[in-house]
Amino acid sequence: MAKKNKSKKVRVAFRKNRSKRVRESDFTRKFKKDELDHDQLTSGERVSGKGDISRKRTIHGVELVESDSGTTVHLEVDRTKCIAGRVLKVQGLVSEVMAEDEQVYHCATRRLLKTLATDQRHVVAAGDRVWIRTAVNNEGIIESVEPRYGVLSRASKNRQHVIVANVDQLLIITSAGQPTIKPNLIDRYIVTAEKAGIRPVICINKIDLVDPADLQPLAGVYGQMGYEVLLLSATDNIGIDRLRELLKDRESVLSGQSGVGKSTLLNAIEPGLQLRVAAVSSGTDKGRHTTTTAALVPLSTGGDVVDTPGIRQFQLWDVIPEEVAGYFRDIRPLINSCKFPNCSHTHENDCAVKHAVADGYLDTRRYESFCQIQAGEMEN
Ligand SMILES: Nc1nc2c(ncn2[C@@H]2O[C@H](COP(=O)(O)OP(=O)(O)OP(=O)(O)O)[C@@H](O)[C@H]2O)c(=O)[nH]1
Ligand SMILES: [Mg+2]
Ligand SMILES: [Zn+2]
Repeated sequence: MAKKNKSKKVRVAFRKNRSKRVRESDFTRKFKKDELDHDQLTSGERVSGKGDISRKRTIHGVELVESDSGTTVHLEVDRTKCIAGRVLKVQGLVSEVMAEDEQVYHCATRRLLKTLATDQRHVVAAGDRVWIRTAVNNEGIIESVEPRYGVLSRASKNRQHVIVANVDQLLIITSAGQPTIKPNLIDRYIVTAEKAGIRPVICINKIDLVDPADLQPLAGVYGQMGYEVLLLSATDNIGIDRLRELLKDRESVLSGQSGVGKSTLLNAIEPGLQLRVAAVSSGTDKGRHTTTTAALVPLSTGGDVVDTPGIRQFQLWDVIPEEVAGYFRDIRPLINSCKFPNCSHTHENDCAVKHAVADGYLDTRRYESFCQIQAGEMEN
């Protein structure tokens, strides 16, 4: 019978994360009695974030939602026994959850959530809205994760690494020096933000180290496309009021290379935070990866902000080469004028994008960045 085969397939998927149960076990086991019988789950369909349509399936109280943001798993839970909360940070198998009662609980994740095989590296991420069942000593268990919006994710070893969920603003933090600015990285972040429906804001920190006039060409390119660009100095208190204003009453995340000053900026806008910061290595100008986990902090002005660890490289998650041009605001309006409908804007004749570069309407660096990102996604 077909059903039998299907459940077999599911069991195989389950086993993948069952094989090495190291520390998670004891705490989780206490709650296991309430879990569904896994063998009742009869979905043999592929569970993956790689689909351009959004679909939902419900199997015995388990709802799988596939969308551009990846696959999320929702369990029907008895909410009378749970309280709502927001994940502040995830450290290994334990998530810190700020619950409605204003207390912070250290939570394990219900095994069934992890068991349903998905492409995600972590089932729970900072910023997630969850339902938890509490136990003694401020411990708890995450019973279900609410549907996400505004997901900042990247690819990590072919899986989706959700950096943070439920944000409406991405502050792309770069520094004018120490380390030097990487415009291609900005463009990668923008593609991700555009795809996820998160508003990108380009922040150039450490402007005290350079003549700000030198930054005008780069800032101008982004400004012309309609992106907000902030020139900042956390140490010399330049632009900090504007940054504070921008974060007020919003859900934001700061991301960028290590050492660009993400944590220093947050300490500047919200005195008392005391996030750990460290000088970049002299000689290499590289950051020391001081922040090690994404952490959500509520702001006294209202809103929340997530400080994240510095990234070495930003591999795009689930972006196909054909869609890259659509996420470049300066290229998107041109592509309908290309001769070939499937133009890759690289080697074709009569390409409106290439004409725009030649005529000086499209920034050469942006075009090169586009080619690099598109080619990179082709390799994946
Ligand atoms: N000159 C100058 N230095 C700054 C500025 N902002 C931060 N720094 C310095 O840059 C170094 C790195 O700052 P962090 O805040 O730790 O950088 P980060 O981006 O949080 O780094 P990770 O946590 O490793 O990702 C520290 O020595 C800061 O004092 C600035 O505006 N100007
Ligand atoms: Mg930091
Ligand atoms: Zn073209």
